Amino acid sequence: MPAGHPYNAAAMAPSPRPSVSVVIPVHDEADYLPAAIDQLFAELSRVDADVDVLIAENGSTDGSADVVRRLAATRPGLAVLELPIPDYGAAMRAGFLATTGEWAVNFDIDYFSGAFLSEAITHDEADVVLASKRAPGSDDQRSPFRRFATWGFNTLLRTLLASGVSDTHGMKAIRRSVIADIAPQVVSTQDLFDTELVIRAERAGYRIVEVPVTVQEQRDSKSRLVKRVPRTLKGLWRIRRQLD
Ligand SMILES: Nc1nc2c(ncn2[C@@H]2O[C@H](COP(=O)(O)OP(=O)(O)O)[C@@H](O)[C@H]2O)c(=O)[nH]1
Ligand SMILES: [Mg+2]
Repeated sequence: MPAGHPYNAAAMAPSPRPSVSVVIPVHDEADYLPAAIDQLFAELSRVDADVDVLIAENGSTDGSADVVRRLAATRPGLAVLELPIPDYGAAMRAGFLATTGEWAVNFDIDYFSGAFLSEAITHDEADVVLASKRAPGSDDQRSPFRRFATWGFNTLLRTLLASGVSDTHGMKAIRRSVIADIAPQVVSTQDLFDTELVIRAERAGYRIVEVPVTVQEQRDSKSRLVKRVPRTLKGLWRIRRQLD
């Protein structure tokens, strides 16, 4: 320390690493999991946080949960939650409610980013940090059809639900205290669980920060988009009725 420099214990002390629980809903991903988990842990090793990963599997017929258990034998910090009925939202709800970290983070097995997580946990002012494919500075390199679907979905959120967020459907980091408060109120399942969670958090006055991201398609979606549309419209209408 230079002579005459006042000693400042607080400035010298290393800031404590935040604890983070990553939840990844998974269904029939046995073939995809081993390489994806390797890549995920490689990215997480560069994040300045204590991270655990919970794979929330439900309804797989290809032994996905067994694959995770096998990988977990040599990967401290990896665990699996196994439920019977295929439902993305139910998996996320159970996974989120089982988290222990200060931050609960949602990734997909084909869509995760250590860089997003590193940035998210610097937002001390935020209760919810959303990776937005539509915020200024983002770069959405997916197909025009997928970009159009994201635009259409967000337009519905703005008009039907008066939401001010630009993208609810992607990576997100949420303080566990917010999960504990809001998740039990969420009625939506499937792919609207996280949307309703974010909209309810927004309406409850929690602070939401959007981080622009670059997105590249890793593979085709496994569920057909056209089949999702009627289900999504019905689901958004139901959320609107619940919130009014
Ligand atoms: N637990 C669970 N996860 C699911 C289900 N359907 C899809 N997923 C997972 O959700 C994530 C996104 O699925 P994907 O097919 O890539 O859909 P996309 O969001 O349209 O790209 C992946 O991690 C899937 O394994 C489901 O019924 N249950
Ligand atoms: Mg995908």
